[in-house]
Amino acid sequence: MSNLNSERILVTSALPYINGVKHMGNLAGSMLPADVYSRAMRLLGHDVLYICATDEHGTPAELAAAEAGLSVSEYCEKMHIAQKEAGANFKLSYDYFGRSSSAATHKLTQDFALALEANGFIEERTSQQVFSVADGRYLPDRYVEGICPNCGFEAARGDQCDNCGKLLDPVDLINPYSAVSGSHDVEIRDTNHLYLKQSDMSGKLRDWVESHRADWPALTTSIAMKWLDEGLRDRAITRDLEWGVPVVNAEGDVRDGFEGKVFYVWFDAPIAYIGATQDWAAETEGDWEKFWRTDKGADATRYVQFMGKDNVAFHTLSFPTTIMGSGQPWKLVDELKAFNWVTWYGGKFSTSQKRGVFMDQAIDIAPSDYWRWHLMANAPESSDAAFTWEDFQASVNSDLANVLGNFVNRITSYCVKKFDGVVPEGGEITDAEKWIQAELAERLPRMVSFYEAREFRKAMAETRAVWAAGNEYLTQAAPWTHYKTNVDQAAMGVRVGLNLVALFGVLAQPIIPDAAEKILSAMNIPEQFRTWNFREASFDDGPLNALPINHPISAPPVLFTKIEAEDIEAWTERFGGAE
Ligand code: B3M
Ligand code: ZN
Repeated sequence: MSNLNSERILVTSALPYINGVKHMGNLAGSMLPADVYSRAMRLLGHDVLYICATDEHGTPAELAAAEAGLSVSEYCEKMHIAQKEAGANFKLSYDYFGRSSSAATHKLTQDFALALEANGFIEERTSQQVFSVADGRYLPDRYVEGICPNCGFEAARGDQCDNCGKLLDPVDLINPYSAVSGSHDVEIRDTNHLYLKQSDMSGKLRDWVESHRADWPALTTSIAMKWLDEGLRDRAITRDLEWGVPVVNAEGDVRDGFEGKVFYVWFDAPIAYIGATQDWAAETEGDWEKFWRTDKGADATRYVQFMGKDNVAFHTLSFPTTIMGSGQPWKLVDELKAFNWVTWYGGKFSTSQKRGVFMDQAIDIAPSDYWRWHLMANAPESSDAAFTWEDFQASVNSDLANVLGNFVNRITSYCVKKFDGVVPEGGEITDAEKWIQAELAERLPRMVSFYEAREFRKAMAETRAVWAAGNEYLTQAAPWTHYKTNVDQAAMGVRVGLNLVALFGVLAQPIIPDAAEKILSAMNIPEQFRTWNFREASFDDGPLNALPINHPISAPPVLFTKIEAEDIEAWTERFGGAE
């Protein structure tokens, strides 16, 4: 399955808001699958650039900084580092983890806005905004809360209702109050803002989304079409806030009447994908244009985005309006993988209500491989997926410890004990070898096709099935049974078993990189051969004949420690559970 036609692939995952370390649902719904996909595509020989960044503007940043008693810029600086560390702990292999507050994104945002206005897609309008008399300021987005007009939820935020997911304008809220002071002493006042005229783009957007109907998941196209069918509204893309990208005129001065206003976070955040790529290029002397400018090679780049379903509208409608409306040769997304939500026992994660585990806590209680495997094998692709400690324990103890870990341990230990820790020659090919060769010939291409289609649950299921086939092979080959009467046949079982260990180590790299490293090191497979084509790179045909005879190996340390009942008890006590 070597991939002769190597492609250039740009991968981005939704930018995590700067406020607070993310919970496991955020990880599972964008950053982790983007990482597994990037690793798998690199393994298949593609040229992948995986870009992410912290999303630092908007009311989440300002409100969180105020709560932390820091200036917004100090808070963002601190939390960017915390989020970068959290990603590193989960082995997220970004090529660059940037910041939407970087100068590159500021400049791009301002340039896009000027181009859009020149092309008639931005218009200045007077609108009505909630003003807090008590706080002496306008209350954009999350600064105001109230009753959701759509579902009646009591504490809907000004920009989106957490309960029904509907995007809101602050003036839509019933009985609004200030999220800063709690004051209900609010009034509706006129204020000027810039509007992105996405309604003028709806025909082009509809054609574009339709053109992807065959290759995008139904979740993605159905959300985009729903918004288009409801009729796209022009949306204000500036806010009465201090922290964010200033609104400037062509000369670079603050636009008249826009002192104390900045661009709306969702206008600049997707542009930060480009800004972070430019920042990557500045730090690595890379070429960002071949990823983003269709006149500079980006038309040959495949751009794949990963996000949660609540971000789909912005990525299929407003951001493409920015790109298309600019009239400049910017790259549009090619594939958009949206995820449903990971719930906490069917409910929402909540720091305040002690419901759910967050990335910084999770890494303290179990290795990243455990989380990575469980969250990918149960990815919320076609529906929401409830996290439970019991399912987590089953994934780790059964799939990882019993199926993969046990297989690796028993065949490598047996080789060390009975065949001096080297790959033996072995005798004739038996039915057992023919069976496993046929099994792999069927399953490996299917696994690759699931990765390429970004169907992660199926890719994980196929991976587990390959591990199980290894165990089935050992049952059929039974080297320990033949050892006394036909040592050559026993040797063949060990030789093929060790080749399976090497193959499993290569296949594990996208998913559980730490365990993969331990396996491949124990098998003495040099870095440059740890690719999907590892057999062509250094050995002759077939994944079962990759290791040279007399190749030295060792038994890796225990790969996975099982999760015990008392662990579940302690974690339930600390993070909540079924209650
Ligand atoms: N910061 C994530 C969220 O809505 C949001 C994604 C931005 S991607 C450009 O939680
Ligand atoms: Zn609602």
